[in-house]
Amino acid sequence: MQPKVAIIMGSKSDWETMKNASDILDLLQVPYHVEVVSAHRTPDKLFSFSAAAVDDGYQVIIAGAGGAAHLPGMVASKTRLPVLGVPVQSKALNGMDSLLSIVQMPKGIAVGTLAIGTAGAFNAGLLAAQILANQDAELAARLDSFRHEQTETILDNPDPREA
Ligand code: RP5
Repeated sequence: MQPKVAIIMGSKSDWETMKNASDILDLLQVPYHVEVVSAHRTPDKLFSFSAAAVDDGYQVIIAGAGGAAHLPGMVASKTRLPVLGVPVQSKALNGMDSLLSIVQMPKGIAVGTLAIGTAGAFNAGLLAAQILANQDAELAARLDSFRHEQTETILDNPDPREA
């Protein structure tokens, strides 16, 4: 089945962060495609990937990048699909550079920006699933179960001294 979610990232070094998006999509049984697409090192690939994304059957694109993180904004400029941007935590500036590069989109081209690092990547996967669940009742039910189990896990063990 053609995946409706693409997870792209600027470098293989981003995978450690971005695999958190794939983890939650795996849990929710949402198929996805994963690929390195760099705004700076493979600009022509960035254009061709983004321009073909609708025809390729994608409905949501998750784009992670670090440092001068132009990938999500540039992808968004070439497709009308929703783009979820994940600021990868950089070594030099702890991801503040990534965050500001992604979040400060000029008016007219939208990128949904998530938190810096692993939580942002996980939530990007979660949000992608939530978007698809609007048209997929079985996925919506799996999302409801995920949330219910998350809540129950906390309520069942409220003592912070216990693991
Ligand atoms: C960005 O530069 C990538 O998204 C990555 O976060 C960062 C560093 O890339 P590498 O030098 O590790 O390949 O384009």
